[in-house]
Amino acid sequence: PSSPLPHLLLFPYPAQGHMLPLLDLTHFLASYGFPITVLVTPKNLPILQPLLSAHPAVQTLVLPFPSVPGLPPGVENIKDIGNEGNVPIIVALRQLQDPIVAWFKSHPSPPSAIISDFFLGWTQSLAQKLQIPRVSFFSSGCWVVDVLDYCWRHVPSEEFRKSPVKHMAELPNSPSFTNQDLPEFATAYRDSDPLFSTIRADWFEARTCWAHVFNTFDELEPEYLEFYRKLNNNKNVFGVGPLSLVKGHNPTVESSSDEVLKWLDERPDGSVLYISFGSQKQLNQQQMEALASGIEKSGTRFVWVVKTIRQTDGGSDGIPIGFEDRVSGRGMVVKRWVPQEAILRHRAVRGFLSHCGWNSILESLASGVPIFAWAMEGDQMMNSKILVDQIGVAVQVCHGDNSVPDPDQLGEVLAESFNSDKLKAKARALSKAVADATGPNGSSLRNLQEFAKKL
Ligand code: BUP
Repeated sequence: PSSPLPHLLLFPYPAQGHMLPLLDLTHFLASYGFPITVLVTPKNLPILQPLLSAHPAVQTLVLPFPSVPGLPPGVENIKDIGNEGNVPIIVALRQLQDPIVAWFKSHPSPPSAIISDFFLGWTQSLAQKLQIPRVSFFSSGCWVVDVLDYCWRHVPSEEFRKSPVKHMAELPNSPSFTNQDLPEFATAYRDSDPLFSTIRADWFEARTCWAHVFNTFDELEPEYLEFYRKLNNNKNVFGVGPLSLVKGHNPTVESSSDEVLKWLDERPDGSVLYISFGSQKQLNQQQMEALASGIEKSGTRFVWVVKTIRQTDGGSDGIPIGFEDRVSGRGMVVKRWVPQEAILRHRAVRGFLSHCGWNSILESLASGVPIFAWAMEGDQMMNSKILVDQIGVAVQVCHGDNSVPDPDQLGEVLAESFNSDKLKAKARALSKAVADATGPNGSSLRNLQEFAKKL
């Protein structure tokens, strides 16, 4: 490439919640003028389309997805299998090391740095092999990473594993948490299992990378970013989120066309609850029934995004019979991908019943929409804790993988908290903080520019 800037290799982890923010970062770096190659497997190519159309100079390195035991053939993205597929997908992607090295060696001007997802800790040794620096990209918040690091440091101790409530004394103001709040792999550690030992070793090796970029912002997690900086000897640690805002929107494309947005246009200001559990998680039948009943009892207007990915056997979509007729007019059930950011920004939306995926949280904060937290797996329980116990912009309605809420209580909480002025005021203040951080001279934009300069 003719650019005076260094060529970058971007390697996203194939889950929507990880890929989308890393692609937003790619947008920013491509606009800055960096020559970029994005590594992708064939089935994940479509998600790159908006990036590639906006920046024709961005190249792709398309490598075939390796097959591994435990992963059905054709699955290349977590959205097609769910959270339990993370370990096999990580194991599969590890096999790309040799093809990447071969591509690098034959490239006329190979990359000078690699920016890869924090789930791909093994790319630290790849970067060492290629003798280029690595940037670890965290699509998550920083508190959860501080906690995971703490767990990985202590997990070999029997006492740690057995203590039911944990408190990170070394991190003042950190909410306490239980084993059930943690991602399963953080406590299910077994010395004898090479997989756990490998993931744990990768985690610490990845810490030695050249820079750490978080999709969070300084004002949201100041002490947690500071702690992480100290943990890593004040190395390059940048809070640059929410990246979807720093990248810049094109709302005109989204707003006109989608049915959900058209439906919202017909509803009064601040009157609709948006319900979605992200790209991976599907509720079980009992949870679907309790939720449907709770929504009905609450009397609120709503848009409910129902995931049907694993219904390939022709089974029902889990929505109770007659529900859609009973709520017609005040609710909309959608069984497809929707423009979530635009929905949350719509003037008619006043609450978000969410699984607490980190991107969903940032999008809700950016839009000034309070959250009804129903966390189930991965980092979601930790995210929910910080929202409810510390930031105060959310109400917990259910917690834990197979937990089922009481429909009466759910209906009451939704009806009461939906109109809470306190929650609304908190959400509004946070949306201003997001706008400040991502606006001109805001902390995230400054950090991003500093990061680009150091690159
Ligand atoms: Br579903 C859905 N439209 O219909 P999270 C999701 N999204 O735009 P994750 C849509 O996907 P975990 C849809 O706006 C967000 O940017 C949504 O990311 C977008 O959850 C992203 O919230 C989803 O981080 O699960 O990745 O599904 O919590 O396990 O990371």
